[in-house]
Amino acid sequence: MTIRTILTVPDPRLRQKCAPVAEVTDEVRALLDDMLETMYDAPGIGLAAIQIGVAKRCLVMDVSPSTREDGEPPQKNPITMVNPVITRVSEEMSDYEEGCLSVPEYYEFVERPARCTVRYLDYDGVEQELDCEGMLATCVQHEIDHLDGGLFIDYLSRLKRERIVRKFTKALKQREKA
Ligand code: GNR
Ligand code: NI
Repeated sequence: MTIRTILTVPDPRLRQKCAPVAEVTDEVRALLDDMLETMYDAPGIGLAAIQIGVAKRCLVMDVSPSTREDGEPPQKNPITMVNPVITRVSEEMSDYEEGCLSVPEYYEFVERPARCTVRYLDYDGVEQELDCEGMLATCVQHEIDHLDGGLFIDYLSRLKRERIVRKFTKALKQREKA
């Protein structure tokens, strides 16, 4: 397993539409393993393949608490999804403060359906359906947006979005000069 580099805005690859996976092979499982390792290392609660430069419809998540009050090692709950599709969303919406490993250190509230159902292929290539609520519902919608080139900043006003992208573009140019 390998910790991979996470792409950040304004990298144009983050705006790509990702291709469906034909079959969950060992190669796809190796990608999912790398994604999990990269996500835990970051640390983050989710990661889409395009964030490490792979334009495939794969995502990983773990929304379980990362620390425990009694100091015991926390339980890991990795979820991997291949070709995920949202099949149902609730009318009820919820507002969560979101962040993104591809837009580091920026947080803003986004409103999304409070619950959703997702159909996908699991690590073994078996079709599954999962009802999501709370943080998991927000996270899976955030990750599926990535598969179509979407970012959570797309839900903000144009002014806010352009301000963020400009800041990251400036920082990138500074780094390139150095
Ligand atoms: O680590 C992450 N935290 C997070 C918090 C609120 C809503 C969504 C997320 S996903 C994010 C990791 C990431 O960028 N996934 O694409
Ligand atoms: Ni993200």
